[in-house]
Amino acid sequence: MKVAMVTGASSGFGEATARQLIALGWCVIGTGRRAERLQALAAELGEHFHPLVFDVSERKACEEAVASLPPALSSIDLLVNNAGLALGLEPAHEAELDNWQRMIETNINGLIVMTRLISPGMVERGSGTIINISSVAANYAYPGANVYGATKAFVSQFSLNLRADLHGSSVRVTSIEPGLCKTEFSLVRFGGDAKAADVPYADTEFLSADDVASAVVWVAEQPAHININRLELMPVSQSFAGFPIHRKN
Ligand code: NDP
Ligand code: 8X3
Repeated sequence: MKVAMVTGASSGFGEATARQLIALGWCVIGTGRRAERLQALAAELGEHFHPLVFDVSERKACEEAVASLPPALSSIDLLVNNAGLALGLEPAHEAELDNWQRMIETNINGLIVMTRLISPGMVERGSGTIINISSVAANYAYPGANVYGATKAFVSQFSLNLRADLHGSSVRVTSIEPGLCKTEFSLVRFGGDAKAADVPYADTEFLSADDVASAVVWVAEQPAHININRLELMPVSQSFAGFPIHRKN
């Protein structure tokens, strides 16, 4: 049975990905900080879902969590680096430095630590897939995205650089770059303010967590000789802003 580790499986894309992978016969190690969420998923999804509770932003916790895996789960075929968050939408000169720090620690530090821990086994076995969840915010600027978008640009570029390093190893690397999708993402971004969190989704059609999970699963299930380098998806309702020009009058 193939083993996947999905970070951030306690909600959103990660949870949907865990569900889809299990339905296709994978065994999934689902990670997150909220133990009760992961336990509830384990109770629902059965023996093929293994909860692993730790904070990806704490290097020691990542190391201990990976070291705690039983032999049957320690050869990971698929790593989905999905855990991440945006905090705030203020312009850079008004943003909370603590929020910036937390985004960097989670979206960048967490992702590189998990990659560094899991990739050597893949290289040794000569097979494996790493899927990093980036964002359209990596590719296009928008007001208030400042550090969040920059962390995702890191994720996209790190994915390409990782692929360059893994050339010849048969290990695959993909950056998935989704646009507007309704999960708990916005609630987290706005500090639990449900009214503010609903604004991006008002009167429009957005991606579902299942849409993104389907992209993850599609990438993972490609024949072994195909590497999807990057995959950007948006709802049809979303596209690109022009360059705003500030006029003198
Ligand atoms: P959710 O808030 O629904 O899920 C985020 C997941 O990440 C949760 O399971 C959460 O688990 C986990 N997580 C966050 N911080 C940590 C941490 N420090 N340690 C461990 N786990 C953590 O949002 P999404 O599903 O939307 O987000 C998933 C990824 O997709 C993120 O990287 C996000 O940036 C990205 N993304 C989201 C888009 C969207 O519009 N929704 C679009 C493009 C990209 P817990 O709280 O239990 O720790
Ligand atoms: C999440 C999508 O557009 O809110 O990465 O930045 S967006």
